[in-house]
Amino acid sequence: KNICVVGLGYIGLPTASVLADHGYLVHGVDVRPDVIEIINRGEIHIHEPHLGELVNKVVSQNKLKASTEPCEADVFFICVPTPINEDKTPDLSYVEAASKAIQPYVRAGNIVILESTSPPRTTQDVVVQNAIPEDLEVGKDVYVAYCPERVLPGRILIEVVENDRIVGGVTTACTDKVVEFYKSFVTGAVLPTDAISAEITKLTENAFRDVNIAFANELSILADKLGADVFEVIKLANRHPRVNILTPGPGVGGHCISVDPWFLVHACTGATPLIKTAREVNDMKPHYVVQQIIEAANRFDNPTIACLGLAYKADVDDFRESPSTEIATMLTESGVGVVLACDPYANSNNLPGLNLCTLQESIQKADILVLLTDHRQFLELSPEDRYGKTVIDPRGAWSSTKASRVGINNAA
Ligand code: SAJ
Repeated sequence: KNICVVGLGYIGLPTASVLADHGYLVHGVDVRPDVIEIINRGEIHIHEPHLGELVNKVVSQNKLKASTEPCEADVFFICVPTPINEDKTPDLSYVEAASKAIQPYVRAGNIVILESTSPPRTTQDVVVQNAIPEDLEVGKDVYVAYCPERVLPGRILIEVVENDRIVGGVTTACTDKVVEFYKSFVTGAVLPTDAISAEITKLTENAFRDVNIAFANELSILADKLGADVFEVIKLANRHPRVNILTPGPGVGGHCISVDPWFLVHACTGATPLIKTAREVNDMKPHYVVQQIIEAANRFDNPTIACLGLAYKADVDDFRESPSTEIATMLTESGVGVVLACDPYANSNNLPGLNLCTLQESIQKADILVLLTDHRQFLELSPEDRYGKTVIDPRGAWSSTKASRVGINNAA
């Protein structure tokens, strides 16, 4: 079988290379010529464990080839971004453009799969409308399904194969065909359903996590105001057999959990006050952390503040919607002191406007050390490195109560 994967980012590229490694001939498509060139050299443009080796292997075996144009294939994957607009409404322009781009190549017998996280009805209203030629009948001539990606950045290559998958066909014939196809490379269960249930299920998973993190973040503010250690409280509460609170942090980032719940909120006006409030609580948390830092800074005369970690979570190179970056930027703009920013994955191209420096320089110069993203390098620091400095640690990663790791363990 020939496969065409449109969108070679965090989902499309791992999916394309895993399929190629399972014997399929894969044609990857991306609008960025620089990305195409990098992949065709057998290299990658993102950071994800083991992905570089796999891409190198399948490109050198001629099983994966990238191009800016789609081609004819048996199976088409759409793995493009679905961001939100300024007003938090979904921006489906990439799904629409990808659907239109494959339409001239879709033939009878083909499968078209949408993997991008999308609002309810996108598979029918955007993909079927734009990707399927008028003379082909869905469920009879061509098969269309929504199969949400569920992989955790940092574990993508494992989860793309091992996670249970949901296949929501536009008709039951579509579901059956696409289930059979996923079973050829997925070891987890492949669960059949309809398109709208699959769309809502994906959004529900991320909204569930967002609401639970918001609960932890709300608790952290309450505890801070009352002078208690939130990590101690969570550690103790989690010893109840039916309580499992996640970990507070500087806020919620990444392009999934901080975005997807809005798709549910906008799908049904007024029906989701809890999901909407959770989003607002998590979006407010970086501002609260900035206030905490400014209060600490005001006890010094022109202090040096080092922000450790800018990525949205530990050990990834993704700065999209990162509360850590937001905090470092707000502090820099506040003029509260000299603000240094340190992240092993940062450079001035992906993070303009910040005073980037090494970990060693941060430790040497800082009066106030703020641990924003718990990258491995920062957890390995010894307590002596922090000695004599004011420490602000919203994730509790350096906290001696250790409860801070509970949520992260849940994540992995
Ligand atoms: N976070 C906390 N406290 C926690 C757990 C996470 O503050 O206890 C923060 C993280 O620091 C980060 C954000 O939440 O800023 C999101 O991180 P995450 O690890 O929870 O999730 P993502 O965005 O990396 O990946 C999620 C996953 N969804 C779920 O776990 C339900 C993943 O399986 C999805 O495939 C992915 O979204 C996606 O693409 O939708």
